[in-house]
Amino acid sequence: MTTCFDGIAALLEGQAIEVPSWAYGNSGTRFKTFGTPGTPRTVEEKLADAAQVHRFTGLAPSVGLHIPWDKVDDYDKLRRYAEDVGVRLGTINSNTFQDDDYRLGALTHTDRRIRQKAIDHHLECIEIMGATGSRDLKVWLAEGSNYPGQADMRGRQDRLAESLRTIYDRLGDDQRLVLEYKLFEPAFYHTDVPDWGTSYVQVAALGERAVVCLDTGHHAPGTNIEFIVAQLIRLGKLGSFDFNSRFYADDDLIVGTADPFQLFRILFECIRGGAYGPDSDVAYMLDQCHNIEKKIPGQIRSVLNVQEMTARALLVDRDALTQAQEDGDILLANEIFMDAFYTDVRPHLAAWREERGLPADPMRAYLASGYQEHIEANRIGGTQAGWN
Ligand code: RM4
Ligand code: MN
Repeated sequence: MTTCFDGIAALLEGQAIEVPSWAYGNSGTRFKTFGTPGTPRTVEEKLADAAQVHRFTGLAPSVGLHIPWDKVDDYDKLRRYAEDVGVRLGTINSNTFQDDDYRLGALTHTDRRIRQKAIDHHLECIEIMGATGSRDLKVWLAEGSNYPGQADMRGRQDRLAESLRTIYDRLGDDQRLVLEYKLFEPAFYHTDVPDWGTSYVQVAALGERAVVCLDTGHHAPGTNIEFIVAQLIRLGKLGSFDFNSRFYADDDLIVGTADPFQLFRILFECIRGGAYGPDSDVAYMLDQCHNIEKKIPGQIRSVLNVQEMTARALLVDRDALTQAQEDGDILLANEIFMDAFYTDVRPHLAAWREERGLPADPMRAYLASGYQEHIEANRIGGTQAGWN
């Protein structure tokens, strides 16, 4: 086992998992938004919190922003502030789900004025990306209908294609449009981008720099997500991940808590498909944000779980697996796969961290650092969040 881990240690180098700014703000359920002691009062405080995750794990060098939640007057200044606290500004997420105008749609709306307003919001996001140095514009749309007959579903696809075209054409040469899908919610009858196939059809029509975002919480229960990963890799359209855990729907729980084996299977497909490592441009992000645990430790646990399952997935003896698959040796193939999954890499990862000047146990190190007590005592009345 030691030798096996030694063989993969270098492959863990440079792993980067982006954390979302909204993970540090207040969040809630459909029924209430909960305040948490120490909630950031400004975007800068969210970045400072995110920097703690990176400081203790070495895994989270960038922070995704949400516009308008993270709007500021001076993005150059924000970029410098991020660098000062030790992180980079990452993906820009557009938000068209909190404006009365968008009740019946944004990029798909029948009213040209409202559609244009939503397009303009994305163009503003692209401008912000120039100042923040962000590569990706991530688009998640809360659009659909609740009742059969309510909307022209096909017409909405056409309008979506047209709106996305206008947005895509404004991107810089090094920028990408990443289209996220979600099965349902807030709409319950039909959703305009409900699945990877629809996202694929839309981004394929746009061009090379349009790709798909796979949020692990956005599928029907029982969906084989690693199959979707394999398919998108084949098509060259896997753009990014939003990692989180779910038991039922879009639960946004700590990554790897509901189904660590699924996380392992997803990461294994990424690794064997070339979607992991320095040569891959797939963005690994968290979209995990809950309200019963403390925010920073929640993010720390999430990135550590991704790292742990990555290490286990790297341990799969791929040559032996291929051989067993080709020989039709079903049980051996499954055994090889499970052997890696059941390998406890935690002591090895602790040593690996120490060798790199990181705390062996990032969670304990954070809890002992005094940062949590400091923010809880000093930040009074913070409500930075999306859901306020
Ligand atoms: C959505 C989706 C997006 C995220 C928002 C906050 O459900 O997952 O990725 O930006 O929530
Ligand atoms: Mn998401």
